Amino acid sequence: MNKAAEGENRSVMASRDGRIGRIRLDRPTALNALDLDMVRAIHAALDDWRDEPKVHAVVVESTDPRSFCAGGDVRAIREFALAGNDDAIFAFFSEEYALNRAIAEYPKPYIALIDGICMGGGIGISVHGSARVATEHALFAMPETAIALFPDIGASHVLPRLPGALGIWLALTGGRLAGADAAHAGLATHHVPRARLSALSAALAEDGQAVLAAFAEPLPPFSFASQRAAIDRCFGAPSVKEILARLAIEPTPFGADTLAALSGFSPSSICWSFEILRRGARQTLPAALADELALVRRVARHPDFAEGVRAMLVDKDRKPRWTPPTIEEVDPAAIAAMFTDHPVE
Ligand code: QUE
Repeated sequence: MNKAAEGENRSVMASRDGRIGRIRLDRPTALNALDLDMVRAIHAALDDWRDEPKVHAVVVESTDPRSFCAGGDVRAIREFALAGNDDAIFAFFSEEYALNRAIAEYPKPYIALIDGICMGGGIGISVHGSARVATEHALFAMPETAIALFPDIGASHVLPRLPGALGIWLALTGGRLAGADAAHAGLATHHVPRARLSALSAALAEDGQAVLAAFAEPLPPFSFASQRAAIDRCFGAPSVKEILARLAIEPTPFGADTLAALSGFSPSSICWSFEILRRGARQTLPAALADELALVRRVARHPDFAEGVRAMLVDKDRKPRWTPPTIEEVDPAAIAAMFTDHPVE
């Protein structure tokens, strides 16, 4: 085993335990937000165990019940962006997305045990795996429009494939899915109570992935059942403009509430997030990840990204000043230019 897989990285502990390779995320001060060292440590462990016959499955879990993984280390990315360090931005996202792809293509079961927050990059190290176990305290979201990023980590491929327009709704509004709701939506595959999660983790090491079925509980009804029709009606529209128009005439409070939520997010980000999902709907995961990598280099240079991270995570005033400030002022040509094939200059 190499150093990363031996647990050299302080924020990721990787070790063989019985029949499994166990990856424990342990960066509680950042709610397990992924930095480049963590991405490398996880990928190195997967590489070490790919051809190790004693390892029958990989289990990834957190040491902190508050958070499985809060996303990527966007504070560090913002610093790189402000310093004009495009190489560091590219290095982080290219390795993060390569890990997402390696998880999807992993030849052994990859099982994520999700308790607490699971956002953005956390979804990237779970949703591509063969099993995602959510406790009643799991909280899934793709909140990137709040910081003017977009649903990356392969979400542009995954979200359009969720039932109805749930994925577009999640992507644009940062809507949260708790516990069993994540299984209803397809982000999780099993629902296990927090009280039994450590017993499940031990049983996976002892007996292998077959124990999953014995621990899984039947799902309570989907909390968003009554809103599904409105979500599909509004977010199934063919453009951002049309989504907003449909929300405006929605007779239920869902319309006004959702418009109010969207009004706080980066208008440009709503537009490029919609466009990357529209493309991802027709793409394989590797092609979608490649398009996301091309887009993230441009998005990281847009002033809204540094401003969004500043407002939400650095100064925490939650009052971002977006450029431009309204959807009406977003230039469609400027959004289209972010998706051209020209190399980033
Ligand atoms: C939107 C996001 C993220 C976010 C908050 C948003 C995100 C992310 C984090 C995060 C949280 C805790 C940390 C950290 C990052 O917050 O992607 O380093 O300690 O990673 O509103 O997209």
